[in-house]
Amino acid sequence: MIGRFAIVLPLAVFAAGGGRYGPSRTHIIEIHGMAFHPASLNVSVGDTVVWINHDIVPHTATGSGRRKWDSGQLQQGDSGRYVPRRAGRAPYTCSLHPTMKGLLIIGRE
Ligand SMILES: [Cu+2]
Repeated sequence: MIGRFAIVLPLAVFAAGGGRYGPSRTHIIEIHGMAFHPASLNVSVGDTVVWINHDIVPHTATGSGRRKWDSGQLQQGDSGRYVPRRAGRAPYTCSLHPTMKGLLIIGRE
């Protein structure tokens, strides 16, 4: 079994892009109907979170808590990304439409 792990694990890391936290995942949050879908999402440190805007109006994904990040304006079809580096909760909003709210719940890998 040890030999098998030795082979499989490096391949998994390589496939994920070689993140320093090991295999990481990409999560897609779709924006449509003036809302984030899903609005709440569990991710892990080192994962990549991608927002894709399907609405005809621009939106952003902007950290509204202590974590500051901003996708900038995403036009229809655009995507933005964020890679959380610390565990915890990261609320965010659309800076253009403050009623749009989302939450990342970030666990250790
Ligand atoms: Cu918006």
